[in-house]
Amino acid sequence: MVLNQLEELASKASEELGKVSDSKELEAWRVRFLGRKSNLTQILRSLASLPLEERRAVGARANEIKLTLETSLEEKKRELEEGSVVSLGMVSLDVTLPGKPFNLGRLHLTTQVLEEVCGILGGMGFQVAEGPDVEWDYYNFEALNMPADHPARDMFATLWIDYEKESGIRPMLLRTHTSPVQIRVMEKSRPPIRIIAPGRVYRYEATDATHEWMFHQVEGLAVDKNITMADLKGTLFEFARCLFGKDRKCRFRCDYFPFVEPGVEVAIDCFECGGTGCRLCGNSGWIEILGAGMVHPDVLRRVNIDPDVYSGFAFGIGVERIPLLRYGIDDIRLFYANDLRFLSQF
Ligand code: 2NL
Repeated sequence: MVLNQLEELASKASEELGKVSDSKELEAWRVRFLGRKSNLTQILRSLASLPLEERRAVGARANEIKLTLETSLEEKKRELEEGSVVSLGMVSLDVTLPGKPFNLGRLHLTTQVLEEVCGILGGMGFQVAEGPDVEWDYYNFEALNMPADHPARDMFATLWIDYEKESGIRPMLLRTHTSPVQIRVMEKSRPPIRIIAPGRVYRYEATDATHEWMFHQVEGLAVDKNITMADLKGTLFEFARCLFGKDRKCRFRCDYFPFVEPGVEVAIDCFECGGTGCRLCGNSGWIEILGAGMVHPDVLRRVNIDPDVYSGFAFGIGVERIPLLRYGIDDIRLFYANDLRFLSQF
């Protein structure tokens, strides 16, 4: 009789425990099935009044059930504290296990600056043009006013591609600037032209803190009727201020590049010391940031653009130089050493 009551109680308790979903409900369950006023406790208390035979049987079973319920209670409590153990069919997934750290990748510093530079110039109406890294001697030198044996070729220490002299193949090289991309565009299209050519360039150079054999350049070119030095100055002045701050001053001085006439070198007043002189600007107050000029008439003529009708300006900027200056990085070799301790700072 009492035993039946016990079995009913036990199955009711475990059924009810299955429905418990938070600690408040669990406490109510505990009070109901294990509390001082619970049926189980009352049965245990009244054992003494039972006949000896029944007392043994009932006592044993009641204690057994009590223990089972207490164990279930603890289990349920732990389950609730640990959060959710989600069951997905046969597989149970413990969503409370610590996760694996998720390392975000990032763009290489060079890519970030390339995108920034192209973003500024793109906003002014320049379109991106691309070309091969392995170039013909013609596009890298000849079309840019540097025929074979021209002394100005020495300005661009060149990595040549090996080839059989007798094969009839024209000499090839790793482009030393991205100007050949612009020559290719001028060959194929007519003014007005406004393009930028970003990309890798190569030099036959021993590497040190300030030299790499591979680096990046963005060159720009505008060809149209009535393009003047004033357009070049206005464009580069605005570009420098977008890149290095709106209060920058610009200095244009004469320089020589075989493919422009006149050629200029552009400097900004030092953003570190404001022009008074410091380590960054080599105590001069000025920092050279790019080279530029009016496209040489012979360069235009060679791509069938009449220099008596059209004129153009061009410029070239070294990409790595920008973050080198901006962050005071003292060794260009850090860019391509693939050391994440360096790269992940940007
Ligand atoms: C520098 C100087 C320069 C150019 C690049 C150019 C391209 C064509 C025609 C004429 Cl297709 N000029 N590019 C002109 C002047 C300077 O770069 O020191 N860059 C880092």
